[in-house]
Amino acid sequence: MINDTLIKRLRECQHLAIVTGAGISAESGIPTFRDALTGLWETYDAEKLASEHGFREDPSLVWGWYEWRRHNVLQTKPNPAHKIIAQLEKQLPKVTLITQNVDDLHERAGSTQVLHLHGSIHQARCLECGAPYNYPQYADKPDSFSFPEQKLEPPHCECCHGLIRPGVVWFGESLPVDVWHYAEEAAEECDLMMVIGTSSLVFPAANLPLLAIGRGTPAIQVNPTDTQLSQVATFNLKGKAGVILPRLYELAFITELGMKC
Ligand code: BV8
Ligand code: ZN
Repeated sequence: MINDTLIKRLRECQHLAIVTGAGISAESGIPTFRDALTGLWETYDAEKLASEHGFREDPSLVWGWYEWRRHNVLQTKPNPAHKIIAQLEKQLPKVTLITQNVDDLHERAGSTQVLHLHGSIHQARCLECGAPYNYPQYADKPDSFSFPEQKLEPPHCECCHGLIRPGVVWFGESLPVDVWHYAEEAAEECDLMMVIGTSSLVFPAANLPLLAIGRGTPAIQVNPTDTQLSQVATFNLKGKAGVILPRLYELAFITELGMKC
């Protein structure tokens, strides 16, 4: 729970590293990764769909899944948790925001530098030659779109006619080298680590908090359920990010207590 030690740590923090997962976007209406297989997708294995092999095996199924998710992201808005993180960037000397999420809610909440370990659902490229693909701009609001049926034929590259694939990092693919370097550097240099809304099951992303903790850096976990990190986190704040983060920010930087320091 939130206590004076945690409040003091946050208030005096010089470099906060934040790692977020799908849970931070849950209150915005974006299903978490493992829940993403609701509705149309409950009978498929996420790790199979989120892989090059899965895409080559059934391009229309995988492209349809990503278009279903992308349409959903376009209709959602940042929630209070995203907004507090953007606020922390203004409040503290240095904040490094690292996300596993492929949505852009951190950016839309005002965070200026977001390290996307697993790419973006708003980017796509040719599977063969890597040429970038620009999604058609919606003439009207995306919600006038009816979610794509279960399967959707991906477009073809204008240069080589290869299949267009989502610009995310699939299972079995390496993370962007530069992004990983900056994320690892932040985990090694920060004096406080905050881990929000991730099951900490996917690697190497899940190594980042462990890297910080292994150096003796205190770690705050925000999650309604226990995860692999619960045993080693310094502070476990059990609950929804959209509720906990505003409360934590208020106690650290707004309340009378906060004003005294
Ligand atoms: C790679 C993009 C090697 C696509 C994703 C050890 C080291 C390295 C690799 C491995 C390893 N062991 C195994 C591997 C392989 C694999 C892996 O980790 N497998 C797992 C399943 C064991 N890793 C890889 O393949 C990685 N690549 O290692 O490459 C390599 C090296 C050189 C050359 C070639 C290859 C690539 C992994 C990236 C996969 N892509 N996403 C897409 O989105 O479709 S992963 C995807 O799942 C997400 O991006 C996310 O990162 C990940 C986990 O999801 P979470 O974000 O944690 O979400 P989840 O649903 O699991 O949990 C949500 C949490 O939120 C829950 O805890 C819940 O309680 C909480 N929550 C819910 N509501 C709220 C909340 N919290 C707060 N508030 C709320 N309201
Ligand atoms: Zn191409």
